[in-house]
Amino acid sequence: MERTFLMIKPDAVQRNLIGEVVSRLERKGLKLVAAKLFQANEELAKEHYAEHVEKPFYNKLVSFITSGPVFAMVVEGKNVVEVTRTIVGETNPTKAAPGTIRGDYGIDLGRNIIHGSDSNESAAREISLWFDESELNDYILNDEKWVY
Ligand code: RTP
Ligand code: MG
Repeated sequence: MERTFLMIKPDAVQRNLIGEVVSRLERKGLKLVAAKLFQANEELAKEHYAEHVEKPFYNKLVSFITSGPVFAMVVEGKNVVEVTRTIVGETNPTKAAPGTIRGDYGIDLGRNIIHGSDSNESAAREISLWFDESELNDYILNDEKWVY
């Protein structure tokens, strides 16, 4: 089963949307493997968004992500990277479809509620960046046999 890294961003934590977002993931049939409320330091945020280091919005992005706690998660499921990118919606909330997390809760490109890994390679990199192996929970979810 594949895993991905999801992070509820500081805007959504401040807006009390953690429960809303986690609820959508649970109801979809995805399995929570790890989760923590956590304020990232600059080093971690820079490493996380390293692919954007040359972009004009990089510094703003890093300072936003470190501005308050985020809710970091590892989620497991079949095709989970693709499934969660679809649930999350397009990067720009003005374009994200209603019914997606960004489409339902966001307005501004810089305040787009949640991050989700964009490939299995990114997921593996980001999971090891944000979590220790010991924080990942291996367990059987009873619902799983009804999801698949
Ligand atoms: P994320 O990495 O946060 O899940 O978002 P994403 O894959 O949908 O989009 P990505 O291209 O990786 O961009 C990372 C974050 O940077 C901000 N951004 N600002 N033109 C801009 O000002 C701009 N473009 C992107 C967004 O907050 C985006 O989530
Ligand atoms: Mg991205």
